[in-house]
Amino acid sequence: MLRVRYSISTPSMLRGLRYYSIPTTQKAVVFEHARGPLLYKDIPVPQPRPNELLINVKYSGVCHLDLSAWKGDWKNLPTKAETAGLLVGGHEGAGVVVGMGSNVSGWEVGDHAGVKFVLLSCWKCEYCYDGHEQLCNRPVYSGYTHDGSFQQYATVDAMGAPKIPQDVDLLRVGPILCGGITVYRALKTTTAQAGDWVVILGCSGGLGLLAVQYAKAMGMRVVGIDGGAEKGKAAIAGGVDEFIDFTECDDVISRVVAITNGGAKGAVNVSTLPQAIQQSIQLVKKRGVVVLVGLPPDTTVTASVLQTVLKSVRIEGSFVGNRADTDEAIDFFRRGLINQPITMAGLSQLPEIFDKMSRGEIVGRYVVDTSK
Ligand code: 8ID
Ligand code: ZN
Repeated sequence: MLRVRYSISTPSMLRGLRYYSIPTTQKAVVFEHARGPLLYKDIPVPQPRPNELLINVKYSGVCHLDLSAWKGDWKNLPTKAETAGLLVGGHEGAGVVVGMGSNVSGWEVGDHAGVKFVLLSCWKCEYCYDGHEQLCNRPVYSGYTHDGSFQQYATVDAMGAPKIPQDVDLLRVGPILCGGITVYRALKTTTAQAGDWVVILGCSGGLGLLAVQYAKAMGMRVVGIDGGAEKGKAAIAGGVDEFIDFTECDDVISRVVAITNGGAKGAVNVSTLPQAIQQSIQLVKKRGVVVLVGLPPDTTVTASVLQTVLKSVRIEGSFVGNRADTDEAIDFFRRGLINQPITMAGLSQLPEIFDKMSRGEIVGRYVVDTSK
């Protein structure tokens, strides 16, 4: 049942009652099956269930994972389009709480909240129990198994939703809620310390430029790898210590080994091509950690057992982050340490953004305004 509350405790100067009139229909981008037409159309505003918030999504980042969801890249993980015939994508949403279900506590209408990929965890399985709720055995994924942030009003589980401080820029924070959390956790997983070298493969894409900036904010030295002059310019502006253009460099591995004097402490792969993943394993020094983040479809990793053992290398996957990673990642952003290039567009332009993303032409992140 929908309960619309008003708040008398907003931190803004304009303390007082807040009301939101909620329409019955809204604009959204929907698709009915993998690679089906992306339709910009009116759909009903969803009703929050007892545990859910209703968020008026103002802005949403566009992640490569949204493209993979639309393409149906992960065959054994069907989306809601496949199971229910319709999906609204999107999982980097930022907006205002305008309503909530009857069991919600700790939230007020007018709070700022985010829509992130892992929307609902069961809080009971062994992974939820020990602080790895992003790996929950019964998860619900925004923009994948639940309608996401490519609409003006979205429902999210109140327990898992990130609260966004009122002084944080809603327009720019969306990409932090998937890209930022993910790379921040991946960098922690490398165990690199301040002063250590890390390599970011795919350093000028959406996750890549965030990874560069989180790594610098954490005191690491960064080798960024990506392809093309424009990506090089963005990586250097983003703060890499060294940039390698993989379209021009004949021997990326030797170059990284030379720069880092024997190999990096960590390599984080956020690229979407299998070759880069293979390469990442050879870029770390003894006891180095390779963290796989990018998700090219149907890809396997082959590592030399001898090299892995003799170098005592660790190869680890990393999937988004838990609530602590989320709050910490938002706090880095709030303190002005993360400043990723953002290109604005209207929600109705999503098909063109997906086209550009497929061709690898996007530098940084696209953010869509859901009102356009
Ligand atoms: O939790 C997770 N593990 C998680 C969360 C969010 C996203 C994983 N992802 C996955 C996405 O599904 C996607 O597979 O991370 C990957 C990167 O997402 P993105 O940053 O949103 O994609 P992008 O903006 O298209 O950037 C990819 C970059 O990789 C470069 C491209 O030029 C682009 O800048 N790249 C490629 I393609 N091949 C490369 C290579 N061989 C490369 N860079 C270096 N070497
Ligand atoms: Zn994402």
